[in-house]
Amino acid sequence: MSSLALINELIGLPPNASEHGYQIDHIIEFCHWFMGALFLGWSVFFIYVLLRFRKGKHPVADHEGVKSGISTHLEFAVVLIEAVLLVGFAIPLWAKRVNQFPETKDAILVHAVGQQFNWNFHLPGPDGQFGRREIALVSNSNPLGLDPNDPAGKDDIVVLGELHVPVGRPVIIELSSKDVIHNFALPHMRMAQDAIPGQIIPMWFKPIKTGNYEVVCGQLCGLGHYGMKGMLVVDNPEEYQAWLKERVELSGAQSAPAPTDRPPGEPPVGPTPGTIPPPGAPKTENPTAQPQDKPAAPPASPSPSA
Ligand SMILES: [Cu+2]
Repeated sequence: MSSLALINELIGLPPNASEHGYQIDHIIEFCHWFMGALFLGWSVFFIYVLLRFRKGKHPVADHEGVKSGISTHLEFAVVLIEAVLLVGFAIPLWAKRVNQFPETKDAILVHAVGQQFNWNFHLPGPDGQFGRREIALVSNSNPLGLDPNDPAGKDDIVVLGELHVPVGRPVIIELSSKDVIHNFALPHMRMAQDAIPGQIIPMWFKPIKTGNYEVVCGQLCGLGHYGMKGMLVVDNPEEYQAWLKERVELSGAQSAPAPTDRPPGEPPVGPTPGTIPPPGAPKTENPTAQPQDKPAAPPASPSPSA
């Protein structure tokens, strides 16, 4: 880390643990130095003006004002730098996050469902298919409302609060909420995305360092908001497989034969993320999944009337 980047540490940014995070860090870093320079410049100018135009020296106001064009040029330079930051860096970076999802064949696909005041994670299990969820079926023992009659949901894994992902592979999280608007924020991954009832919103990142990272709720969502935390555990591949196996065993499912192009125990490729139609719309067929006439993951969130 260069000494210029110390400003990120100074403002309390935790160390980055995702592949794209350093780009965001550079922008944050540059913005802070730029704002620092502006602050310094304006402060000096302010003090200069206070002294230069003090009442003792100028008892009568001058109604003509400044004649030189320097201030105009300075203002223009500031606008130009800000425009370059926004159009040249921030927007392309954001567009890459929301438009360029990774190939599904290598990605881990997880559903995250916010509720007051916890994060639920839903994994498809060995068959690679997310079971149907129905808000009317939600209970204390079935926090996501998984349909017990849906065969695709029999092997599904539901975990509360703690999600494991393998290091070095893209993770796609499809977000939704059971009640109010939450925000799935991963400060170490430089990611945050609102979870909105009635919508499924995908987000993705690629963890590059193993470790335990906090998941926090980034929207004030009620009295218990402060305690709405979870844990993202980035494992090495073996630990991840062991965790998956353990979760499959805990949920009492029979392991289906694993597809050859994925590590053992891992679900096959799911639906293409980022192309999820709004709730109620017909789902696109997954070209690589086993031929079944069941549609892919259903909308998970309650309708406003529910
Ligand atoms: Cu929340």
